[in-house]
Amino acid sequence: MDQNDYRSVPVNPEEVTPKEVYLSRRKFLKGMGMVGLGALLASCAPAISTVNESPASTEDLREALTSYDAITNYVNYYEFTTNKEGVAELAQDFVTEPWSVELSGLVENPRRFSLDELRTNFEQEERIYRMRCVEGWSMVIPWLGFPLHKLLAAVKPTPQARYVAFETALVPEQMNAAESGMFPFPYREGLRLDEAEHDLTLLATGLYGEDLPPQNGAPIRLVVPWKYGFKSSKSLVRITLVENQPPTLWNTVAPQEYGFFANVNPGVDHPRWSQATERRIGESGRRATLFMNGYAEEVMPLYEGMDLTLNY
Ligand SMILES: Nc1nc2c(c(=O)[nH]1)N[C@H]1C(S)=C(S)[C@@H](COP(=O)(O)O)O[C@H]1N2
Ligand SMILES: [Mo]
Repeated sequence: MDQNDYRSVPVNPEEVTPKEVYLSRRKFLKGMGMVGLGALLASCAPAISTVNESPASTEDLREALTSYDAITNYVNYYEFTTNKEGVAELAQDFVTEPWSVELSGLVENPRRFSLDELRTNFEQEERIYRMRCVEGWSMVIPWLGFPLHKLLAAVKPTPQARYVAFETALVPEQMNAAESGMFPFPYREGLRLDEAEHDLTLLATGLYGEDLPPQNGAPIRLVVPWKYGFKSSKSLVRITLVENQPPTLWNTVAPQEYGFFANVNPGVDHPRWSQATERRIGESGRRATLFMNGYAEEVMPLYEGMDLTLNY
């Protein structure tokens, strides 16, 4: 593979085209006291890695933030409904207080963190990431959160720990489709420990400087930007360090369609459709899907020596 294929294509605030829109919204939120200090500090720092210097491709880098309206109304959260536009309303009363996340399994210091502890013990930073759904649509989302590796460091994985399993809350009284029998909920996902410890892997508590709305996975969800969106489990209640590859929902219901790794790869098609291009929500036409969703330079060291066609 050519060196260029491993180029990273970060989404930095400077590269996002109509940033006036975002900034004015930010100012508005700040006026309302809704933007935390951490978020403001983080947005001044060079959030993610290097800037691509090739002038020829500069044009391709101009990626607008997806609107708050689209991010919060075009949603996948199957515990509520498989109708993307219907989630926001069905999830509006989802109770996220009190909330805690249990860290257990192969760790030296198993413990339960309240949401307050997760918000105050770990500095919240802003990360603007592409999100690519395996279905072929994508967004650019300004998350608020902190890298998962900080939380893992607090509980100290033991040498036996090789994978991390994630579990979403299952509250049938509040989740319309939780007991429809269509899917084996609770929603489970998993990462290899080195993927989970990668600095790009985020626990998000907010977006656009505000707390996450229920439909996007309040109060805390995973964001793994180089993988298809289904790896990014919402409304987490349990994170377990384990020795063997944990079962995951999509890999269990359709293993030939959804691999454990699920790295964004335009060269490996879904059995029922091409993954070469995507529909960026808010844009017309389609754009090329980037290898590793544009984060190859950062994440390819994780996959050295692996055949990504077999380990899809
Ligand atoms: N618990 C849970 N997490 C989930 C899902 C889900 O149905 N349930 N959908 C996944 C899919 S397919 C995608 S594309 C992303 C969408 O995140 P967003 O709606 O915040 O953009 O969430 C992922 N996390
Ligand atoms: Mo998805």
